[in-house]
Amino acid sequence: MKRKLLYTLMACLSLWNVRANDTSEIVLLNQGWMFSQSGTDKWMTATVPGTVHQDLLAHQLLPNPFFGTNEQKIQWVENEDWEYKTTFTVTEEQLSRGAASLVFEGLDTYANVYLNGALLLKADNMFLGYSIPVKEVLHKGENRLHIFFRSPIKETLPQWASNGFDYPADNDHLDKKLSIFTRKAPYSYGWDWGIRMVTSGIWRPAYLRFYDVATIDDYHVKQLSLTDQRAEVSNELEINSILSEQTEAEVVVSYSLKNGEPVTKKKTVTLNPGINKIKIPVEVDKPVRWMPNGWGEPTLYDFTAQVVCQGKTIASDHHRIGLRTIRLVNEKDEHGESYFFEVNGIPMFAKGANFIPNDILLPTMTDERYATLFRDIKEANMNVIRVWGGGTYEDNRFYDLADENGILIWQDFMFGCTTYPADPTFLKRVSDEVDYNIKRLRNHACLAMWCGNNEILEGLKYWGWQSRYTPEVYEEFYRNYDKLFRGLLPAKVKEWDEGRSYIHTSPYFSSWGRPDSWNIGDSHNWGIWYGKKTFESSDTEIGRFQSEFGFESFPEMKTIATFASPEDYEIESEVMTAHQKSTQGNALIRTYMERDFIVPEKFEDFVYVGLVLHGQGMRYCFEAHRRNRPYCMGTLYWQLNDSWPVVSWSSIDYYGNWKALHYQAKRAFAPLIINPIHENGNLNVYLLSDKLEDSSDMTLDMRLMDFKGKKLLQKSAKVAVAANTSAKVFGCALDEWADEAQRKECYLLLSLKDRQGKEITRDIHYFLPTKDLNLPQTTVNSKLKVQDGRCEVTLSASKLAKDIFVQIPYQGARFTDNFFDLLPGETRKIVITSPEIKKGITPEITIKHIRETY
Ligand code: NHV
Repeated sequence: MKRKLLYTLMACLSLWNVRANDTSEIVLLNQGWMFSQSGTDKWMTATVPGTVHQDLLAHQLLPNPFFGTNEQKIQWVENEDWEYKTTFTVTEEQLSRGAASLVFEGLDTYANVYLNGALLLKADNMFLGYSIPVKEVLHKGENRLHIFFRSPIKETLPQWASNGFDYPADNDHLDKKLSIFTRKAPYSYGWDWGIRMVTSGIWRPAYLRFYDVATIDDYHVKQLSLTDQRAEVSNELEINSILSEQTEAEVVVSYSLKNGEPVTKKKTVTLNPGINKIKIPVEVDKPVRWMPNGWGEPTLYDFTAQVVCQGKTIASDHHRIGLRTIRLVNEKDEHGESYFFEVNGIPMFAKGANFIPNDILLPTMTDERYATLFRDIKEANMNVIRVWGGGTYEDNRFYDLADENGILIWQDFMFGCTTYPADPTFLKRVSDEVDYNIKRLRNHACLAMWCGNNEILEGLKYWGWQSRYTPEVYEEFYRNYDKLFRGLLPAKVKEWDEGRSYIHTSPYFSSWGRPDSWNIGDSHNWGIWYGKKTFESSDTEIGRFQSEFGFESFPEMKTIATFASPEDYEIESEVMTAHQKSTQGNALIRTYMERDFIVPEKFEDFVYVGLVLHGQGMRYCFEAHRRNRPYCMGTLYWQLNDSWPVVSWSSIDYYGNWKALHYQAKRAFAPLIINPIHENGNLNVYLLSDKLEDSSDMTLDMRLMDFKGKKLLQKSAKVAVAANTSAKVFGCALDEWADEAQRKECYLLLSLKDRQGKEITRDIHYFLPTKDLNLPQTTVNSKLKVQDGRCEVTLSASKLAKDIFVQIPYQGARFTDNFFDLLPGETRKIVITSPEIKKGITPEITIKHIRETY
């Protein structure tokens, strides 16, 4: 018998079908796996989904890669080939089904798949899912699945050798730049915040699907139009019939709101053998819109599609759909070119961060960790997250949570910071990858835009590649750029996701070294940090949308303690250096710290002051960006998270601990905030509002206080700010508040009150950098109330205690607040939650404030 060993690209995989109410059967292949280093024939138990690094760790064949300088000791893994095998049983009944598919949602990366000795698939792209028809290859009883993973290093060396030059992939930590040849998460080759772990493995779920008659290969819920009265939605299905003749079927689509009555529509169709494209339009009356975080509820409708044959539902699929419009408005205007998201017809100021993969070992990401991540995002008042192009196209779980939490996703394609080849093999791989991922993600309400790559055009223009390469190579770089990012990718977006915004690169014109370019499009403003510019430079050096800018800090001590021993507690120790991948990082932190703080001697204090500096500096930028709306309409800082414990630009460390920056982002991104700043000898007060309604009839109460709590002066003003604007509401000469000498001894407490006198928000303003303040020595009193999972801490001090940092030795503990100023005489209660907190056991809580560090 001639076996037909075809494999097809999966359009839209989702394990939802496991629970689906249809007659197909899903068998997860997550049992009985063994792995082996090729050539050794020594087989050990393995976890699937997983990576070879995880399996080696489980068998204690690798040391903890995060600890000390162990990173160096694990690099051998990438040069080896690895094999995975399992067996599974197929029943007579399963074999009697019309068809069977073997599905891989992700294989990392060069993998040959054998089933019962038949070579079914030669995979070569980590970003692709595969579905392989296997009915002909399966037999009753035991079946043998065996996957050979070839080393991505060895696989690409011949290509590298024949290429004649090294690509400018400077973040790839190997001297030979091999990463660009493989469609695999770039960050796993190392980054300037990343450990190098070039993984192999079955990194996403694998399963068998048994079914009859047909499958739904793709279900696209396409929003055609949306008004307050009506949404027109097209249910577009690709139904793949396995029968050799035509057959009648009924396609049933329905939609409903949570707890609502479903609205159902049926269509009788004749299915031809192979792919059948079916469209069923529905109208949703008085649609409830999906709103971004801060603007309302992110309402989702349940849409389902079922294929019914002879009374049986033989296939089904489901999506949760948000009805909304999102447009990236990138148009010429009086300044240059705008760049902002318009959501449901309203310009939205984007507040958020750049996301990197949340772990170097991606399959270790649990549902719980994803949920915590989005809780962190939502609580910090963010509304946009950029999935940056050096990582992966995220899991479905990630986009589901973004949908549920009202977070817009700016989605890069996975290319960053280097040019790439564009030979036919490479282009074919990319083409398959984008077909797959666009179709997988396009149903998500959160998906706001596609972006071709991170910083490749900026690199081509401004990073000196002109002089690093011959004119021929440099020209080829441009040609390849155009093929990929102005040719292939936008054509794919148009084909599969028409109407969604596509921009070929970020930043798409602007560069921080070129002030003349600020006015056009998005900017990565690295003048702060790399350019050593002050945080205050963000008052004037400002783009239309800051899609990157950042500053580094060390993670807090309890995280450092997971990878370093007390004898390593020096900024430049070997172990600390192994966890600081930015070559200029430590020097830059010190340079900035010297400007505003008294640099402490002790390592622990340097870490703490660095966190404070990071948070305050970045907050200054957020407020400057918001204040400058509508010229500037977005602030996405670099970077949200970490993929291992490391010194980096992140606001949340690897273990989920919020750095000072995350608290400051939460404050600066709140819907309505007070922003006092110094302008030409004046203290001007702005209100920054992202609210959809006007805020009026408010009082701004301003009290000048000394550090012991004595009121020195008071002013107040009636203030208002229109919806979705920023406005100056008060201003007077700085001297009216305090002369030069007094400025060392006081702060201004600004309180915004509503008509009833209730405080809406407050802000504390200092007239001088921290190092120039005569801060008092003071003791912070604390009282603890401990219950299971929860500890209430009540803090008070008779004099100002600036930049309070409360620490508890439990990883990932959540604080209702931290890194705040405790005002003289004030009592503040914060709550710490962690499953490790136990009633009857007093947790070791330490409290620091800035005056204690010198
Ligand atoms: O270095 C921090 C981050 C990176 O991790 C990441 O790739 O896209 N960073 C810095 C820059 N972009 C990014 C920009 N860097 C420069 C540009 C031009 C001159 C010097 C540095 C992210």
